[in-house]
Amino acid sequence: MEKMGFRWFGEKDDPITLSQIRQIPGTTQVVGALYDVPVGDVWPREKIKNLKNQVEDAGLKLEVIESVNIHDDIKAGKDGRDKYFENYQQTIRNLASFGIKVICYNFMPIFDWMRTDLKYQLADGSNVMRFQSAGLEKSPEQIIDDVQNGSNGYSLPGWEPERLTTVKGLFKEYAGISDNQLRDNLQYFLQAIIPVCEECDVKMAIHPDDPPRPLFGLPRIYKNIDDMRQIEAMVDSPYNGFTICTGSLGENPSNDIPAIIREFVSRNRVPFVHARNIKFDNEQGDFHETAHLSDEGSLDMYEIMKALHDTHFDGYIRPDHGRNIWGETGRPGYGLYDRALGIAYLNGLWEALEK
Ligand code: DNO
Ligand code: MN
Repeated sequence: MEKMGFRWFGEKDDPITLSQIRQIPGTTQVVGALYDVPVGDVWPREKIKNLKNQVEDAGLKLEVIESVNIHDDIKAGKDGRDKYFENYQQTIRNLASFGIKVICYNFMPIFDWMRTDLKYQLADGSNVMRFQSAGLEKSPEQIIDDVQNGSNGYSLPGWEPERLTTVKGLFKEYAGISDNQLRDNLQYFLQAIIPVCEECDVKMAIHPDDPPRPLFGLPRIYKNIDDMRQIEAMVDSPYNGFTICTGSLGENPSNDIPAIIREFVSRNRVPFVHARNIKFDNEQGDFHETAHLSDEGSLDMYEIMKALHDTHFDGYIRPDHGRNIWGETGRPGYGLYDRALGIAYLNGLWEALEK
């Protein structure tokens, strides 16, 4: 696949190097971000330029940013949100001037994603992230502590400690916000930024809620195909697009991922795909992450790739989380080896489909 990418957390914070990424066969893109700009601030041109140069010097391309996070004032619809729209618009312009084509973002209140165990051990001795509803009986503060303790000392994307220390205050901000209000807030945000995206040729790609079900009474608006149709209708433009994350959407057994792909890729709304597998532990939908291979999990990765192929998908794709294997002690879900194996497998499926 031409635009196969690998998520990279930057030279300060990622034990994986760009030269290692360069050696994964069939990988041309780095999916990157600036990690030292506070949420809501404009991303400075100089810093974007440095990142771009680093990636290009390593023989790779930087065309997808994951994520430019959305300030909670925008998500919670607070009065001061308009200044964050202006900042976001300026960030889009700055990114566009360095050739960025896609911005992945999410609209989840407070928690970017949720797991109850970051080091669940599989029978093969590897470690993966796991989600069990019983684990949610703990308080959000306890879960945050547990997640941080299990993170091997890495600051996990969306779980930055500075942000989560304010978690009680954040819960208050979302008290009483319904799904419909959160939808209105997303629409208001998209109406402000999509015209700038059209001008600059940068596509927005919203990431699904992970897991795609209500948590702690917080509103959730990208869980399934109906939610996607509503988001699509908010602003009628191919620049208002989706990240289809097969793992996140697949964490609800009633989501038919190939059908979702067929519908939205055909309508030119999918600039970015995250490919990964998960395995259900029980009827309640508890699950853990797995290697990408279909046989290892509950998702049929061949059918997923076939749906992309049949609809002539030509956007960006990356393996999502992988297992931590072969003695890796890095950031949970984002080791080198299993994501590289994932790329080899996805490219293998694709080659067979092409032939
Ligand atoms: C989960 C991961 C997430 C994702 C962010 C995007 O499936 O891909 O960490 O990167 O939610 O904003
Ligand atoms: Mn994902």
